[in-house]
Amino acid sequence: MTIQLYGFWRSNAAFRVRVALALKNLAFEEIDIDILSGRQFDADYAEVNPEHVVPTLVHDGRLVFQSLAIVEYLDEIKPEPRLLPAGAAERAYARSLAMILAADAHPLTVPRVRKYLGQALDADKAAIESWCRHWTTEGLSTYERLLTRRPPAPFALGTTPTIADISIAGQVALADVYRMDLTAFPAVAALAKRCFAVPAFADAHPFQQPGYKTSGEAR
Ligand SMILES: N[C@@H](CCC(=O)N[C@@H](CS)C(=O)NCC(=O)O)C(=O)O
Repeated sequence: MTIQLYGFWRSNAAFRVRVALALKNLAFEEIDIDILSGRQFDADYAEVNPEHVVPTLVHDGRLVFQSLAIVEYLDEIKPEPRLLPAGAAERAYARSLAMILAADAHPLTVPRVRKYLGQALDADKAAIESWCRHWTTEGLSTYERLLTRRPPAPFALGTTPTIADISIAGQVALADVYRMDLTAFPAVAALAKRCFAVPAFADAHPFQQPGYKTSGEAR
């Protein structure tokens, strides 16, 4: 089987797929699409992903889009270790936790939204950063309330990481990109620490990607 991942060091959605691939021990080649320079609109990539976003997974020539759909696809082609728990209620809870990041918090901070804020609404760099930190804080706060109500044991749904942990760690990776402090979110911080102790998570972090080191954002 051959797997390619179109991604980018800073892409939170690509992070989710990178972790899933690594947890499942699936080898892949990552192809960088620099979404900050507008490479997602190049004709060759538009052929691959007509939405002009990363990630896109290519599995034996088949294209799969949308990070959560990709994670579920990987769970079906290689069921172990399970990234979606058994049982309808647990699976629904795992998906709910995943969508807090993927459907609610993260989409408000992607480049096309930041670009629109700047170009159409005249927001300056500081206002755009503040917007991104606000929506990232909303995601962290929701996760903190949920993890307090149902404490991780030791991962969000039990003994092994699932799509829920990938998403909570992804929310923290987003906070890292915006240089945010997690002191107000102790349950999230503790779970993220547990996740990032696992190489599949640690190696997928934006700051561990080769593109980060050459991005000019490395500090
Ligand atoms: N819901 C999509 C999000 C895809 C997305 O917005 N990706 C961002 C990077 S994290 C992107 O490529 N943005 C390009 C842009 O906004 O122009 C997923 O989970 O895959």
